Amino acid sequence: MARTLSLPSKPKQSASKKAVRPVVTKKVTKAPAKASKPVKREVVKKAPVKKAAPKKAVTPRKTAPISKAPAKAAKAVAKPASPASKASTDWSKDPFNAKLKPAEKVSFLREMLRIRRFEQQALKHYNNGAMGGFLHLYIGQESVAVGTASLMNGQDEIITAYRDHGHALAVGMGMNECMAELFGKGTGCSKGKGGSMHFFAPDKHYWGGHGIVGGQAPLGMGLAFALKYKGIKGCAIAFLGDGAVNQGVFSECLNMAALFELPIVFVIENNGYSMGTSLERSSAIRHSLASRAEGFDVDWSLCGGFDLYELRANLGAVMEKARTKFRPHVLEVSTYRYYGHSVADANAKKYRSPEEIERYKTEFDPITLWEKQLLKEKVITEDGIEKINSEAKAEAATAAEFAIASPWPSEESIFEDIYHEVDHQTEAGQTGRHFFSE
Ligand SMILES: Cc1ncc(C[n+]2csc(CCOP(=O)(O)OP(=O)(O)O)c2C)c(N)n1
Ligand SMILES: [Mg+2]
Repeated sequence: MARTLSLPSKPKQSASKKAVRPVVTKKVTKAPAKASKPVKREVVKKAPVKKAAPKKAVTPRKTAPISKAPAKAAKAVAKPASPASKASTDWSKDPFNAKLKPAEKVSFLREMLRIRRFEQQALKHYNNGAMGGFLHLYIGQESVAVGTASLMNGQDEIITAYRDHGHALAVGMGMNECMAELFGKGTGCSKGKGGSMHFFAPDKHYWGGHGIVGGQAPLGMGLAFALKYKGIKGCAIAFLGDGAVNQGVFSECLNMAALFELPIVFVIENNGYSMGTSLERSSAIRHSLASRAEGFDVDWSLCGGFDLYELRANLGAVMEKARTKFRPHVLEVSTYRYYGHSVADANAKKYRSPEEIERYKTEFDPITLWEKQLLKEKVITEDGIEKINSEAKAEAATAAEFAIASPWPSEESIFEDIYHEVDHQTEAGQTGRHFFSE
């Protein structure tokens, strides 16, 4: 049957005339949004938009140079955010950092070292064939998880993707339960049934650990909705990668976060690569992924993730805004992973050059930078650093021993912890017939 096409009716208001919420960043190099006017929200009276803090310089990521011929990309050395750009702002004086006690600063170092030593220990055993499944290492990105956890107020909730070990340890999960999970043992945090991608600790406000790229974004929205619904003064933080922003669901989330005025911060951990695909090859807009938020009336900004002070200053402010003003925010954080996408990534050195990796390691390693900072401030000595480092190594080795000595999950346990047992107290739910044919 022939179909009649109807022409779209004339829009009442042209899109270009719609006011755009001001951008909370300064150094956007490419065509920033047209003159930002504060949005006149029709429905909502609270949460007046806070104008961008103009003093806060940002260090937009400069990833591997854009290459029209992708094959050549691997040869180019990335130009990360230069130290010069950071020098313009003394982030240590920011309100979120100025009152930090020396012991807290040292504890950040300890947490970053614990994550690194934990993963190095895990890598050793993975390479020996002791673990099944994937192992996505967070090494190089530790400052992001540690900085975030340090800002959580006891009511904030966080959720991330499969690169989840760092966030887990940072929020206070034990190395034993995490290592045992990697080994698939019954003593693991997910009883050995989740593996590397599925660390969870709801009691520590940590909701995993998700293997579906971008899937954690709508789940994070649920956390934010629950906080607002229950009147809890907290925010939800949903981490996602530079690849995950291309998932359609992220756009849906932005729209809904703005509509519902949810207390959520999306933290894009931009490590420059989505598996073996560089940012330059995966995003048409390269200067900033966070700027996509503008199309949804959501605030956004950029910040360097290598320096803990910088991260805390930027993230602390937007978390507070989410908690108190119900303003969602997208914060894009530049960071870098030293290893491949997962340990099984055979091409880890093909889509980026060894020089690029080396440059990040020598110039932008978050642990080295923080050590230097603490030495400069005289809150720790070289010996003090070495002691913390040795303790972290020993703790990781003990965790591996614990995991090796732990029992495997029982066969029956495969039928346990299936959500319908709790949610649907029906006969079918009890017997598992929703999922398994008998
Ligand atoms: C829906 C979906 N599509 C594809 C994949 C395969 N996949 C796993 S990780 C990944 C790349 C994601 O990269 P990014 O978001 O930048 O995170 P990063 O690994 O850098 O932390 C892809 C495509 C998946 N797990 N889920
Ligand atoms: Mg990535």
